[in-house]
Amino acid sequence: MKVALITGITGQDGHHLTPFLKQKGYEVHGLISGQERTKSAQFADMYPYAKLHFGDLTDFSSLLEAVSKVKPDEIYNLGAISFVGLSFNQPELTANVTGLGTLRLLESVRKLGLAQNVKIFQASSSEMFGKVQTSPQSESTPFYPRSPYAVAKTFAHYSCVNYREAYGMFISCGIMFNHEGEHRGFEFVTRKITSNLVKIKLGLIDNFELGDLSPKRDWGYAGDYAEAMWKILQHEIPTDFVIATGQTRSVKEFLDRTLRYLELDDDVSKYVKFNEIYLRPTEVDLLVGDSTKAKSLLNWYPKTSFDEMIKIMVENDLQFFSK
Ligand code: GDR
Repeated sequence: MKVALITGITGQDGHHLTPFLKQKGYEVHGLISGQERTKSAQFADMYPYAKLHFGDLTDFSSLLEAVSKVKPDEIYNLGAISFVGLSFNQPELTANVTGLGTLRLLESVRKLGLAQNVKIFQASSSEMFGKVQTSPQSESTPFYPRSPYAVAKTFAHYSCVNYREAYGMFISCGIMFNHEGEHRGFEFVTRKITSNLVKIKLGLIDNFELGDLSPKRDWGYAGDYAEAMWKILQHEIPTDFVIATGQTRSVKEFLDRTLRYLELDDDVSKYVKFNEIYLRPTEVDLLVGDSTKAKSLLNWYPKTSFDEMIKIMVENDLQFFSK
């Protein structure tokens, strides 16, 4: 039986990857931080077969202990401070968790003498393209990070590339474009929109606040992206892949589609107020990915359409807030 260790297992992607790997016959282990007891307890209830270990990307000895105890065949590094907005307020913490945390994980594998035994997946981010230099963005597009989060992810990405080249480690990075779904945190714009419009539909609130509605993102469904992570590690050669749908839409378009699905008035200004606190000091205006490499080498295709994804999220929030 193959053994997988997932950092950040209680986050959105952990919710998709854990059952996916279980169904593939893996023994699934995950790192949980001692401070997030409620989240960890909920996760343990949902996936009782997952074996959870205390550990933190900021704590090298805890990583050493977890990796030596679990002896994973595959590590999925999904742990990060992942909210771009927050990274402007806590840049040092973001660099420590998202950037140095990845380096600590790589070092823990190496120091344990497991460099040739473990395959590592790194969740790199489309945010690394930032102020995009060309469109669509592929594996060869230069990076131009626009937030402390993106800078930290770029450091982590290049650390992975360097360890792959320096020590011959099997490390592959998935440059993951935005991916959303029923497990998305409420602070991210898609879930903020679906949850608040559902509350409006149910008569629980009248309106809510957003920042800039013009940025465009390449939004896919997180379940499809979990499959991509696994496929990336099953490829015979360690390398990097862009994982994206190839379609881009603005925040406003996401709002419009959700309003339509819920059969609310199509006048956004009735429900959404602008608040500048949601503006970022530097914004990423446009992302659209070219995942030709993943399609041809991994036979990976996004299966869930934009409208299907909105339906999944809205139906989930309708159930959640009707309780
Ligand atoms: P993003 O996701 O920064 O793309 O990173 P997010 O949903 O936070 O923002 C998307 C866009 O929406 C604009 N926006 C708002 N965003 C939030 N969160 N709240 C608001 O009120 C709001 N109003 C407008 C943002 O400015 C932005 O342009 C996500 C994360 O999952 C990262 O971890 C991941 O690496 C990338 O996707 C790929």
